[in-house]
Amino acid sequence: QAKREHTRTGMSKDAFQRDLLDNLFYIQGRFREVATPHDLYMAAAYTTRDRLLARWVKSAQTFKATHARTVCYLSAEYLLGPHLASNLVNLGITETARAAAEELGMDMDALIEEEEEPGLGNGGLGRLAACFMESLATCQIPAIGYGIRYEFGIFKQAIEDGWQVEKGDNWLRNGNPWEIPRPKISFAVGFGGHTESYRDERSQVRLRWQPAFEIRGVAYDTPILGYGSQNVNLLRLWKAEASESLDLQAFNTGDYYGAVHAKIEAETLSKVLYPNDEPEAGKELRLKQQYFLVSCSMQDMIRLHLNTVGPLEGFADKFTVQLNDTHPALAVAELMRLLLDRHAMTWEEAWGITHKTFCYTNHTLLPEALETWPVSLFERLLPRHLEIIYEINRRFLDEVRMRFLGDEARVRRMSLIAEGHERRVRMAHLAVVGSHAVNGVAKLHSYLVKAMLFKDFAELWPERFHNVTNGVTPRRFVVVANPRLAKLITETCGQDDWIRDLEQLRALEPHVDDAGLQGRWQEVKRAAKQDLAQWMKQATGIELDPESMFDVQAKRIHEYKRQHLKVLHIVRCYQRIKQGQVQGLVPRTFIFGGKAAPGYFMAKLIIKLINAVAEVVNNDPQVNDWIRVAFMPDFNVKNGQRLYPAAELSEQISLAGKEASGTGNMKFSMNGALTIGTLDGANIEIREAVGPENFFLFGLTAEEVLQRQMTGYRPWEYYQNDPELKSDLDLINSGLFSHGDTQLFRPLTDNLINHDPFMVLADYRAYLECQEQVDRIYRDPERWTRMSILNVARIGYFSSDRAIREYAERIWQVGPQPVLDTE
Ligand code: 26Q
Repeated sequence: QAKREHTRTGMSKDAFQRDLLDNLFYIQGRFREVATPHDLYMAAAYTTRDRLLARWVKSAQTFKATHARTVCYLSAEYLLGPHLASNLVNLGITETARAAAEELGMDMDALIEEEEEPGLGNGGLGRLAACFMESLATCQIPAIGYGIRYEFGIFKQAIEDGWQVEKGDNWLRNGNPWEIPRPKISFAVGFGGHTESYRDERSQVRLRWQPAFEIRGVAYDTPILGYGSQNVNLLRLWKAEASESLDLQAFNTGDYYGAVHAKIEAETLSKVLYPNDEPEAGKELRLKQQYFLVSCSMQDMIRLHLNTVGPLEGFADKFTVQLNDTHPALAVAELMRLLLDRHAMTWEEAWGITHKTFCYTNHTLLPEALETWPVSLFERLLPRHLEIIYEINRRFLDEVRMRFLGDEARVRRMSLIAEGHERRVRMAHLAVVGSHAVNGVAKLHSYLVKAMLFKDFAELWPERFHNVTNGVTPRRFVVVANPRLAKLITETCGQDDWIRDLEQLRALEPHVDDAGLQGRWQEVKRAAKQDLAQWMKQATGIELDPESMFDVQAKRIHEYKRQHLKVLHIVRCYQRIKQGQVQGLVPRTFIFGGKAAPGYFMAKLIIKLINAVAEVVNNDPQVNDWIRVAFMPDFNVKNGQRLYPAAELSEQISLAGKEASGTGNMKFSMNGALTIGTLDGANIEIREAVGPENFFLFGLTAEEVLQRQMTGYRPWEYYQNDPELKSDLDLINSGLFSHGDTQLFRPLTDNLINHDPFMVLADYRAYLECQEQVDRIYRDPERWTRMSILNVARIGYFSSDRAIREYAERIWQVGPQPVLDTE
């Protein structure tokens, strides 16, 4: 009989096994013989959660007792990925749980497969928030992540007839064992109405907001565990519900239908994640979502402060709030409102606190991706916030005028309000003015943020601007995704400390020429390629050849990321093979993954083009021994974990100056892929870290891009002067890939030839030449493997632990608060 080790939280195999069966019975109401794989997954999830909660309680007690300074991460998106496997790794019980399950005749990998991931984000920004939450706990920094509990996350992508089709992501359908509802932690959020002045008890004239209606936000908490630490942090997501007062009113007036309708209306607020990674004009519901997130979160922080510390003067010492892009920038105005209107502070007191509280991370330079909202919408939805923003702006512009006498052009450029045909609030300006630290997400990006995007602000407040290069968590993206590689690294290094201190991967470097290691390294990659081939076969019917080079581009589909440049390369390979020019060519499998925003026509056409080329290439026996093309449907965190380990070549080919950082580049490299890339985003730093000789570089620099744009870029000259380029584009228009339809891809090719805003044609030739270099080196497996090992050995800097330590020291001024492993 198992020793009755702490009921529900014992860490031994026997305890895990006993609790698994208990949970299967008491939570799922099932017993072993009739349990479905999903029942078993749920039981395993609850058994794991019980062990998390034991630690969570200790963390909460520690933070309360020590009055720890707390980081509040505010993000409209968290792209978490499946919890089970990663929580087992971070609890250090992967093998224990596996053995416990096995004895019961269950396959842990099959249970892990059952989990449907919470896709509460679009891409890089949401995934970064998830990596940061995990690293905050690993680095023992007390933190709360605040977000929205979308009922529908990012759509599921199906491919039908080569086109993207969106399917709803009803991820809560079967219940969510990882969250704990907190019905008592809930706040009212107002909308609309008007502001009015009144006299307070000291006869002071004050302002207050009388909203037209209110919605309630209810907290749902998910514990986030660190690796190799006892610390557990909190991800608190808000769900929108109808407020009781509104219910009552409507029922009392006998308007039953109206009351129910209002309830449904209120709940639409957190119903669905906007699937665009750019703002869309005038989407009122999106602004409501942002304010809902911000208001619940700031009210919660104030509640916590009053409960633990007391009066709010010290608010900025207790909390530091990181704004993940401008999506939560309204928090600046909301905190001002709460301090002014609810807590009766003066403007100077409130502003002092607000400004000390916030920090802002910018994730884009693209002008179309910068958020602005019509003043008219603010007037209607958030009249009090508009007044506050006007007052912030008035005082701010006074400061600008003092510093730069007579420079009214500068004042107009810097204003929080863009004047024009329609006046708009500039959210990025609100975020910069309301924060004491602003950062970009890679060196080049942070430089461009200072030199271009916020040049005027950097002249006024140079000390405010920082760089923190992004990172990713090696727990999920190596240990969970690629256990074979993790094992090989641990054996080679003689210990597994690298998992919490990624710089220790350098211990691989002395072994780089070891033939034994090289052989095992190749075997690990080979096995991952086989796994992916097997998955791809059952998911798409496409057969991949694990003998060929796996060349992968996986990320959101965007013109600036230039998936169509990759397609031109494939078309060139196709034509060369057809013409018998195969000398030096290496067999390759081109794999794409990524979602297009549902309203982004050009991105959807690129998906269709990839699949159209795939159909021709894969079915032509003259060609398909050399190259094949596969589009992995529904690229998400779970599917990414299948892709990164199998990739040999990582495509990071955005136009220089456009990709703020990229984080997929880091995930691929950590798994031993070599990168072909431009001098963009974090590629530049990855290349420096792994050594330029271990990186395939091509393309214009950001500076050259700017120069070309100034002197006039004429893509048709490339089309006219490069016969291979012309013939590739012409082949796409010939109808060969579109069952004779010569018009289908016209919007794409016409755009390239006549406008080409992302300079695909300018970089085409350099890209092809660089790909020939890739082939040359791939033909020397020993050399390739050596480069692959060096990539991994030198990638330690790109751990999100390092990024979090930089934020902690340079931006947040917080230190670790270890939670002790006490009884
Ligand atoms: C804004 C307003 C209205 C609707 C949607 C949005 C919106 C939503 C998502 C705007 C942008 C996003 C996502 C942006 C994003 O993922 N940016 C990426 O952030 C990564 C992490 O820093 C970087 O690595 C990438 O370079 C950057 O593109």
